[in-house]
Amino acid sequence: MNKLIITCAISGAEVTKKEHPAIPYTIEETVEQAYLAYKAGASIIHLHVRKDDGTPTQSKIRYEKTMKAIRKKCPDVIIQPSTGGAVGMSRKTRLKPTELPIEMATLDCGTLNFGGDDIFVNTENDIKFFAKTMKEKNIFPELECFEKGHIDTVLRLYKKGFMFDPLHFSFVLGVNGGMTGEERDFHFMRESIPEHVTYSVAGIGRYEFSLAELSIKHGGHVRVGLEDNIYIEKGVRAKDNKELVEKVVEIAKRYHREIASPKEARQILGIKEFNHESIL
Ligand code: KMH
Ligand code: ZN
Repeated sequence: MNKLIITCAISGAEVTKKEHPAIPYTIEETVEQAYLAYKAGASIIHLHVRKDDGTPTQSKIRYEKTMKAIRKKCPDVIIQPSTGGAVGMSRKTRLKPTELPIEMATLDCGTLNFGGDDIFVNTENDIKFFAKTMKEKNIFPELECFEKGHIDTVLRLYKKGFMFDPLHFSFVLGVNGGMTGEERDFHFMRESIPEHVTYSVAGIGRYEFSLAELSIKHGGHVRVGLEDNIYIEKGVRAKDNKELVEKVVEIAKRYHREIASPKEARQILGIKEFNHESIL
């Protein structure tokens, strides 16, 4: 089977140190979590940045400083900034990291409730604009789909020429307001995308490892990390992001899936080879 790409979502915008003390806020903490995840087997770091007090930000300067510092310790890792940011941020704010020379970023493919009164807004025009911006800047999008309708949106926009090859999906399942992450949900999502495209699965909360295992078994890729889930098993908090990645590596061993290096991950996804000097 193809090698397994592991993405680690080390920080997110919502989880705080109150819920898990290893959630990184400062640049130093962020670099440390990225480095440990990378050493454990993550070839992609999904990145949100925070101010030192934990407030989520899409500041271009904060991203640039953080990515440069990560790059020093993880020379070849794929850094994937978030263009989702935090609920309520404007389109312009969310796109700030795309003003930097990055190779990959997330692209959220539909609106959903996000718990309580929160709505994570991604209108059709937002999606088209984000896709166009990334295409123009040669940034490889990871298409985050929180339910099946988001896949349908991507495929419809692709047919109309607003989305571009190669399509790489991320099924983010288990958000309050999105689709659950049961086995049937995984199969429904996987069977709804064209056969030749790639996909990764991010299970939120209790779905993290059951979905990781299903994806590993069926040739997909996996995202884990404290952004999505803080437990290593029921009722037991993970020590840090490294422990979550290590658990995926263990599951992969059982299914004889080797772990992709960042270089191999670029080849699998179809990301053009990068130049350390010019790309963050
Ligand atoms: N923080 C969420 C509102 C992404 O990174 O693109 C959005 C999110 C998705 O985390
Ligand atoms: Zn995110």
